[in-house]
Amino acid sequence: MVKHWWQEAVVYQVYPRSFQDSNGDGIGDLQGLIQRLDYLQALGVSVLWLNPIYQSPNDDNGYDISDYTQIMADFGTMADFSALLTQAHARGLKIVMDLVVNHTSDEHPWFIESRKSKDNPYRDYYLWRDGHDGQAPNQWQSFFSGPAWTYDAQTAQYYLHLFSKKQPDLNWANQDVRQAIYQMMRGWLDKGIDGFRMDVINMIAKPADLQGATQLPRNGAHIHEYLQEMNREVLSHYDMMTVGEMDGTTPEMALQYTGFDTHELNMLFQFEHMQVDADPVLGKWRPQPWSLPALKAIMSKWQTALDGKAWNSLYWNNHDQPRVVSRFGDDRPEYRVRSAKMLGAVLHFMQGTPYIYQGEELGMTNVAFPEISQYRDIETLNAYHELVDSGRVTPQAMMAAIHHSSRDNARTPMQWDATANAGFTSGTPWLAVNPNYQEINAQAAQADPDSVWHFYQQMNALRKQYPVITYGHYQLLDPEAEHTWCYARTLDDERLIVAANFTATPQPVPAAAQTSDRQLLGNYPATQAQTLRPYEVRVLFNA
Ligand code: ISL
Ligand code: CA
Repeated sequence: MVKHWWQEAVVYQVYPRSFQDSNGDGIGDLQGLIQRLDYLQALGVSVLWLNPIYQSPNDDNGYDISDYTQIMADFGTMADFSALLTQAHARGLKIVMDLVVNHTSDEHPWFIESRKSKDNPYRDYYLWRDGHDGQAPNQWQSFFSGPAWTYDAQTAQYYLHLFSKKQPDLNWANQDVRQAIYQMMRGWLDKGIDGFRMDVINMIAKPADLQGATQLPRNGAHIHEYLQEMNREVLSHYDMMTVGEMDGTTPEMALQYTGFDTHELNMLFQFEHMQVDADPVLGKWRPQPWSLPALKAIMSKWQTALDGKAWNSLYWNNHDQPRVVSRFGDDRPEYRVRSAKMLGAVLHFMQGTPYIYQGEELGMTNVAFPEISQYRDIETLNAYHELVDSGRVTPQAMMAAIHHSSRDNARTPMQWDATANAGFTSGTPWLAVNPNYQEINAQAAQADPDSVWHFYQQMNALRKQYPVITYGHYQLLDPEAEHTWCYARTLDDERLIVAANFTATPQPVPAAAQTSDRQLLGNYPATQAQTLRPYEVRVLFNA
């Protein structure tokens, strides 16, 4: 078996804007993060993935980069970044940066040049096309509502942007673009970072006939060529980890993208389980009830298909998704802690590298701001206007959908303590703090041995002790069961059984979990009883 450090890692995702403000301007920053490194070390994680911290006009909170070589002024300076890297490494924490190279900001010098004239040397860095009959080149709609093409009067052509019009897509067919990106990547790796999380990386390869295409470009014809080239020219020269964000991939595709011997990436984020509660047409803006057998089937399919051939990344939430305890658990006060622990265990005992999104270790919940004016996320605001202004969705229904699905659910400031603004800032936070911070915060959680925080800490410690947690084979044991999830992990003579109740009602213990195996971890006192209590999880071990 091939083993790599990133298979044994636990990644903690930091959304720097909302993590810790150090200077009272209401925006989290690198010095704030440095102050919290001891907290992260105590939790027992090994890698920090930082959402983009490069210079940006912040149309999409840093996913619109105007200079890949500078630190966003709101976050600090390059000296702060170097200090962060040194201080993190001194604590055994690796640093993974976000790599956003499907698009840049329209304020990036490349685009400023590109739009000047059709014969500018940078023209071909982006995707410019003629319209026809006063219409855009095709009917593509951007992910952030409205057309994916914007007309630029200066040269009377349209440019492509799959996201906001301030995020023009780069032309990866141009080898100068690719070389410029590789050089930038080497710059950061030479500075000492330990890897990249690659934003929408399966969208970089656009079809040759952009105009004629009907589907938004994903997994395009040249994608493997580009990733293999990147691997050859950059990745293979460093001891690093890579994880590609890849909506619209299947396990079969993952074997090529992340196969142990395909020389592309190490891991990818698949999205199938993020769609179990979405409407086929309106997607996340018309949330649907989800079923546990469907969720189990998706996760189990990925577990089985990749075993021995590629490596899963395990996540329940991130900066784009609702909080997991509110989505797949139960965030009512009586069940919040139990269900957050149950979800954590179900995820962390699968095969793969787990990703913890900041605040997940506290059981932080979704937020329900009453007014649309309290939201900051471009996707949420644009969708509200598109759907409500056209009368397709009522304001009430849209606010309910936002409370369920908005990206701002994940982006409210980290809840550190019960003081004003949850200890995140001494100023006015850029996005309001969730009002439940007096009860849910890191200080309270660290003081309470029964907290979600201590449970996550314990999981991280167990992983270092039991190879079966990292490398064991996965087997789903109760595919049909509607309310419980039971699976096994086996490695040589070691066996783990995980049994979880996803409801607030007692459920029968799945047959496979009716053993005398020792309970390694649970969210209730251990018992041989034949009932799983509300949101109970048992992790049993036998060797
Ligand atoms: O494709 C999608 C919907 O079908 C999205 O889920 C898409 O994968 C996602 O929006 C991409 O997110 C990433 O790139 C965005 C940025 O706003 C997100 O924060 C980032 O995670 C544009 O850079
Ligand atoms: Ca600040």
